[in-house]
Amino acid sequence: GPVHVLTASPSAVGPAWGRLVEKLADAGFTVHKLWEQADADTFFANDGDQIKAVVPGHEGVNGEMMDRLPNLEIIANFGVGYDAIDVNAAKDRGIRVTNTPDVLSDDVADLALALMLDVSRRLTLADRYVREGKWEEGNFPIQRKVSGKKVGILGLGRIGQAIASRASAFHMKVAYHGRHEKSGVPYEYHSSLVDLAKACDFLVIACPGGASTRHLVNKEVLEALGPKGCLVNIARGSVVVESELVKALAEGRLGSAGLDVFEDEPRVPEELRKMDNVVLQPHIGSATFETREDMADLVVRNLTAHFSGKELPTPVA
Ligand code: 8YV
Repeated sequence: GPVHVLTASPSAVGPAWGRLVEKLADAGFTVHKLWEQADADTFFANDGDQIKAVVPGHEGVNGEMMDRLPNLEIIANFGVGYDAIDVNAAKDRGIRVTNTPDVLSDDVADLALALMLDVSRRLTLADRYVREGKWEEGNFPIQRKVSGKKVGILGLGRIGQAIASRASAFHMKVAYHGRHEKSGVPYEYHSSLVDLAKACDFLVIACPGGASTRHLVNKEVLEALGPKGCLVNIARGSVVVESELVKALAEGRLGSAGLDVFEDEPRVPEELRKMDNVVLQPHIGSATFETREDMADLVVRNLTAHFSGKELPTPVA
């Protein structure tokens, strides 16, 4: 019979979900939509044992949910970041986990550059200025240059490298920090994140979320970035101590920020929403039609491979 797949909250991924559900159905899977269930507990009790696969978004899957799905074989994450999936709990239960790397790197890197440009050239603010009729009253204030500046990247993985090559095209100097120096990359390595923050104009977070990177960007790092520095985060809110970020911006110890991700999404601190030196985005790094199609295809390829006994295209290490 058909393999039953449970898809989770649509709010986490937006309009691509319809296509994902279609693609799963086209591939022969029977799709259950968790958000359409009147009562999740009743669903788990009545149908939990049918489910062999889960496709979560960034709301993830914990051990408790795995236990309510006793025949679960695979969690195919719709996204590259799988910090919300308890991978150890999955491993203990013999459940495979896959993600969607590479296909979204371009989009996320594009957004990182867009945030650097928007914060510095104040595009969002200038747009509001024109719309509100303020141009007729006087010229928009002078801005800050992007080309030629120095960008520090926290996490030079696939997305970090895509950001680095774009920044290079803007004639920016690129440096990075990560646990290890990478061989064969032309960028300056800093073994200390504080030193990297001190040395650069923009600090861009491009590392995975989860316990190993939690609160890496703390008060000291923000202070090192300084009153002219700009923090860009397209990774996970958990990497930053958000309360310290808010304070540093409010007190002028940090210059500006461009943020696509937050500690408690979709809630964004009220203070941030009032700041003109901050550009805020609703976690849309990979949210293009093209990329969401590719992500959905990769989810389906992983599931199809698993249920036909083939090697998984993109298993999580
Ligand atoms: C998605 C993401 O919005 O890939 C990731 O890690 O954060 C985004 O691409 C998310 O995973 C979908 O829920």
